[in-house]
Amino acid sequence: MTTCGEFLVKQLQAWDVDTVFGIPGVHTIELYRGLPGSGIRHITPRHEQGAGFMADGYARVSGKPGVCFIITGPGMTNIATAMGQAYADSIPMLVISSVNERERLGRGNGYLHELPDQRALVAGVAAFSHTLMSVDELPDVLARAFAVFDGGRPRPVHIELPLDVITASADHLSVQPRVTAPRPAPQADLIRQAAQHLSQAQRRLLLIGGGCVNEPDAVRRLAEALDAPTALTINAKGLLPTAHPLLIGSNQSLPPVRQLAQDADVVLAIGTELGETDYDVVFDGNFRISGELIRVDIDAEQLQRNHAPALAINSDAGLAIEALLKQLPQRERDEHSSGAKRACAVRQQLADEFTGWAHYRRLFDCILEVLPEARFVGDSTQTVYSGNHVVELDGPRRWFNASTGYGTLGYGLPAAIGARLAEPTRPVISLMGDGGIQFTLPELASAVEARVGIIVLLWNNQGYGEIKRYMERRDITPLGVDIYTPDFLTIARGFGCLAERARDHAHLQSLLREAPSDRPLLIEIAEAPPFAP
Ligand SMILES: Cc1ncc(C[n+]2csc(CCOP(=O)(O)OP(=O)(O)O)c2C)c(N)n1
Ligand SMILES: [Mg+2]
Repeated sequence: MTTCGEFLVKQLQAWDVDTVFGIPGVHTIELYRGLPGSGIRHITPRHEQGAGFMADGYARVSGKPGVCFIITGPGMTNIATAMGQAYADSIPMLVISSVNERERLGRGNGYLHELPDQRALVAGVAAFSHTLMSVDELPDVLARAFAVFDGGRPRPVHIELPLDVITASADHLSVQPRVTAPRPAPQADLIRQAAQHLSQAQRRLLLIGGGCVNEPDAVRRLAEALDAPTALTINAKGLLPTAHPLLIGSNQSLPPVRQLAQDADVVLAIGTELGETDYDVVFDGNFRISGELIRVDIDAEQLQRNHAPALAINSDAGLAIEALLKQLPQRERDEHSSGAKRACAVRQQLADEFTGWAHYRRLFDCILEVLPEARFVGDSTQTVYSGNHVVELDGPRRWFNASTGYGTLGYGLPAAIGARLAEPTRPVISLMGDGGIQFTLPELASAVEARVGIIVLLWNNQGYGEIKRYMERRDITPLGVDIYTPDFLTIARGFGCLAERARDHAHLQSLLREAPSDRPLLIEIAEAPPFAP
C-alpha cells in the first residue's frame, strides 16, 4: 500500500521539489516513509522557525517554493513567525503538517500537540490553509498551492493532514503532471493609456519592487526607454546594474529621493507595495507622490494600498513591462540624457549629505573586493540598515534581509543556510548582530551537519544597538538593551564551525579568502575602530 504521506512525497518530487526542511515527530513519520530514495534532500534544522527561514532563503534564491514538513501544534506555532516573514515579503513556501484525527478536531480533550484550531491559527500567515479531510482531495489542493506560487502573488500555503488521512491508502491516486498556472497579463487598453501618459511626461520616475525580481533585463530596458531615474526596493536590489546612469538605489526614505518623487509628473510603480519599510523607514509619512501614479501589480488589492493610483494595471510585472515596451519609443542607455542627469544629481546629493555610513561602505567594498559575486542575507542590524542604503549589486536575489516587512530577528542565519543550499557555488554572507544571532544560533549545528559553507559576519556592539539608540533619542533611559553577550567564538567552535575575530580590514579579507566551502565560518567584528569610528 502507498500511504497518503508517501504519495505526497512522490507528487512533490514529480513537481521538481528537491529539498525539504523539517523536524520529524510521531505525527509526521508517515511523510518520511517516502523520502529515502526519493531524490529529495532532507535538511534538519534545530527549531521549526529555522526550517521556515531556511525555506524562505531557499525560495528567494531558487525562485521555487521552499517546502517544510512540520509536526502538529508546537511545530506549527514555531514556524508561524517564519511564515509571517515570508507572507510579508511574498515568498512562496509550502508547509505540510500533520493534525489530529478528523473526528478529534476541535475537541479540546488534550490530545498530543492539540490546538483549538490549528488551521485557523495558521490561516493568518498563509495565502490559504487547508485541512485534508480525504485523500482524494490531495491532487487538487496541491495544484491550488502551486497555482499561488506560479500564477498569483506568491505566499506561504499550509496543508494539514489529519493522522487518519496521512496513513490512509492512496493506491487509487496517480502522480499528476504539473500544469503551470498562467500569469495574469495586462489589458491592452490600459497599457496603451499608460504608455501615452508616460510618453507625454517630462519628469518620469520608476519605482521597482520585489515583484520584478525575475525581470532584470526588462526593467533595464524599461528604465532606458522611459529615461526614468529608478529606485529599487530592498527586495529589488540588483535589478539595474550598479553603474547604470539611471540607478538611484534604495533611498526612498531620504530627502533627495523624496524630492524627486514629489517633482515627478508621472510615477510608474511596478511590483512594489509602496510600503513603509522601503519608502518610510523614518516613520514620518513623508514619502509623497504629487504627479500621476501608474501602478502595476499581480495582486489587485495591493494596487489600492498605501498610494492610490490614477491608473491601475493588474498584471504580472514581466508581461506588463514587455507590453509597455512595445508601445514606447526605443531609447538606449545614455549618460547625458535628462533622466540620467536627474539621477546623477540625486546620487551626488546622497553622497554629499549622508557621510555617516562611510565606514560601512568601506566594510562592504573590502568584502566585495575579495568576493565580488557574494550574496548577502541579513538580519536586522547595523550592517544591514546601512548596506540597504550604500550597497548596490549586479543581479537580483543577492541582497535580502529581515529589515523589510515583518522584520524578524534571527532570520539572517537560517535564511543564509537556505540560500546557500539553493545555489552552493555562490558565496553567502549572513549579516547578523549580537542580539539577532542569539534567536537562532543553534542553526549553526544544522549548517555544520549539512556541510553548508556560509560566512556569518557578526557585528558585535554588545546589545540591541538600534533600540538603544531609539530610546536615547526619545529621552528614555535605556533598559533591556545592554544585553549579556556570550563568547560567540567559543560557541561557534563548539558547534563545529570555524570562528575568528577580524582585527582589521586586511585580516578580514584574508579570512574571507580562506573561508571553507563546506563548513560555516563565523567572523566577529567589534563595533569599534578600525571597523567603526
Ligand atoms: C523577533 C523580534 N524581536 C524583537 C525585535 C525588535 N528589535 C529590532 S532590532 C533589535 C536589536 C537587534 O540587536 P542586534 O541584532 O544586536 O543588532 P544591532 O541593532 O545591535 O546592530 C530588536 C530587539 C525584532 N525586530 N524581532
Ligand atoms: Mg547588537
